[in-house]
Amino acid sequence: MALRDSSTGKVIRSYSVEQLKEAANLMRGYDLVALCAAGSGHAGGTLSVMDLTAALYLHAAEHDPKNPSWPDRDRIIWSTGHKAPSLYLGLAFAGFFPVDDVMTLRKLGSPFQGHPHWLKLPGVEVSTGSLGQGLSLSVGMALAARLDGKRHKIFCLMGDGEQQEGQVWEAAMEAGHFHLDNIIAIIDCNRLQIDGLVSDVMQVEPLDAKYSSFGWEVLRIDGHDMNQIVDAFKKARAVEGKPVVILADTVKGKGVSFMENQPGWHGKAPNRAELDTALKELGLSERLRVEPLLQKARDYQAEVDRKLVAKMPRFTRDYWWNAGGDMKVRMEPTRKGFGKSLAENGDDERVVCIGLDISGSITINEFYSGKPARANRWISMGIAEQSATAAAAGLAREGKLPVLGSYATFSAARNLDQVRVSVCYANLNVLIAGAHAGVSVGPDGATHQALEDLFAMQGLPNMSVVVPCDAVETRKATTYLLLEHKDPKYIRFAREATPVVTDEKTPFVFGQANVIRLRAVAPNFADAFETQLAANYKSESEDLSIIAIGPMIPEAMRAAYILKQEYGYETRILNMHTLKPIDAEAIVRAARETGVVITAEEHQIGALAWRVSSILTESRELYGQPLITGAIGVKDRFGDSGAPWELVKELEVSAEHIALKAMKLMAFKKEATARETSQTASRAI
Ligand SMILES: Cc1ncc(C[n+]2csc(CCOP(=O)(O)OP(=O)(O)O)c2C)c(N)n1
Repeated sequence: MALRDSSTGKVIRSYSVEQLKEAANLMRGYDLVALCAAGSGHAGGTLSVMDLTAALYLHAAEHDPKNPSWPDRDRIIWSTGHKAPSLYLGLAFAGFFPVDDVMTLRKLGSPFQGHPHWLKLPGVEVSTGSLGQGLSLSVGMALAARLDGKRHKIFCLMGDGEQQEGQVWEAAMEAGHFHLDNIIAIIDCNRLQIDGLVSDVMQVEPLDAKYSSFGWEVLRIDGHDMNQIVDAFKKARAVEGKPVVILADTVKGKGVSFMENQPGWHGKAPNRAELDTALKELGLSERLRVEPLLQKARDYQAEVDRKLVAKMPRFTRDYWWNAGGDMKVRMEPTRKGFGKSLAENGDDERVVCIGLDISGSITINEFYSGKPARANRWISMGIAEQSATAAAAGLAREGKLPVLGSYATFSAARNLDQVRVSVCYANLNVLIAGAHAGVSVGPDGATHQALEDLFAMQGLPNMSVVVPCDAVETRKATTYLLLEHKDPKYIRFAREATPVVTDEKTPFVFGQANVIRLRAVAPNFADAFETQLAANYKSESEDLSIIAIGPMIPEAMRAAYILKQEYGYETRILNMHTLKPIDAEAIVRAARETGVVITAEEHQIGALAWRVSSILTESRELYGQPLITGAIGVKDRFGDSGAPWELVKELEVSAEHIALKAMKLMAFKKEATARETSQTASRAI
């Protein structure tokens, strides 16, 4: 068992138990420096698995860092994708790449994505981040090895909270059924998940009895005792006829006193002072060259900044948020509006909120925080989006008003069939929150960035879809959907702070668009605009229209400002907060009265653009009328790790990109008008 040269079969390096312990400690240090440099990431879980990681990569697995795709290598599947930095350090220490490279963690374009992506980094076997999928991937790889007559092992690392995903148990059953003795699963039993103790959120123990009953060999060890770890891997390799699971009891945040057993350190990175204290505790203050490592991260970031500046459309001056002396904007995460509404309206006895282990961050915890009388209507279901969705449908069938939410990619994609059949087909009154949608989760990377959710949600019969533009509108929309709207409904909002552009007086009528018009430059951005219901709006024969949803509304407003300042163009903005049922009349009117329509969505192009196109092409009123259209949105690609506002630039969904598109379309409009004028003139001669 060791690192091998695949061409000669010779051992490159073997580690003693003492050396493995030392490597694990050093890896903890590098981990914390990388997290500090990134400014985000998961300290608790990466520290809890580091002893297992060192043993796996430097001792237990047979692999060759010079030949990452050696067909006979053991496979290591990092199902617990948020612990990516420990995987990267395992690979680096094994010699796959220099350890300093990991310092670009979570930055735009880095191979060290927030969650592992095998297409970006040799040595990473599969792409993970959506919990509960790794064991199924392992089953597939184990079956392939059997078909090919190969003897290598498939190691699969999971978390204990992750065991709440039903898919884990489907895979566990398959591995048992097929007697896949080439699978060695390891569970990092640190007893914590995001919302608190696993036993409180949703009990998964006794894992030994559960796995045994599924036909697995079970080993239980202290996951920080290197002798026990090494011994367990040896025993596991020798088991025949059934898969093996190693239940490793660990401490979340292991090695750093102020992180140990603290749920608050789940998804948090140390600042510089905390890093120094942590390194001191690990005995690494002298050993690790922190400054050069942080400098490596800074240099990489400087290059990212340079590339983004070069990529952005340019105007006579900088119009970026709060760049000038006027048009100042206040920012607040849209998710806050969701929480406020639940806090305000939760006394209605029918309201039941379902927790999916991400409660504080998406603000659904506001429903019960400081309100003990509501405790029985807060139902924690753990990391189990599929079952929770159908359970919500069950609650709705009995007259409750269930609300569930998670990252949009888990609450509107992971559970899509449950939304389709149990909620929509049955037409039940369930409110689904797609939180942290679009690029707003930034450094977590592509697996966590919902850029496709609106296709599915608006495509489902009976489903209504609302995409509010700021925290204030999110609050109004949540209140309406929760208490007034009786059918399946999806609300999509963001994590990052975005401009607040509406206030209490701004109209919000479900199914009816608002028209927003720039009136005059003002000290405060929001005051420069006037908003009214589209149905009440009288055309001012504007030059163009921008139809936008969600966080693209403030961007569209800023684009209108750029277009007015730079070219004198007047823009009609339609806030299409209700994507379904869509306000077709407002769209047709905008097209007829301005002749140029741009759609803007922080989503793959199409959820809004194709819907608007189909309305325009179907409209009798527009038949024979010249119309110029364009679409701003994500262009058929996955996201990336990076700061949210960097991603807005990288994915070309900023006001500047809208303004550039508008300029191009206005040039077509002018050309077309000139052609028509000259044709009319020549006909007259
Ligand atoms: C399908 C899915 N749902 C939700 C999340 C968000 N999430 C990331 S980590 C985590 C908690 C994981 O708990 P556990 O497996 O115990 O890991 P640990 O506490 O050791 O970090 C959650 C809910 C996710 N990544 N995937």
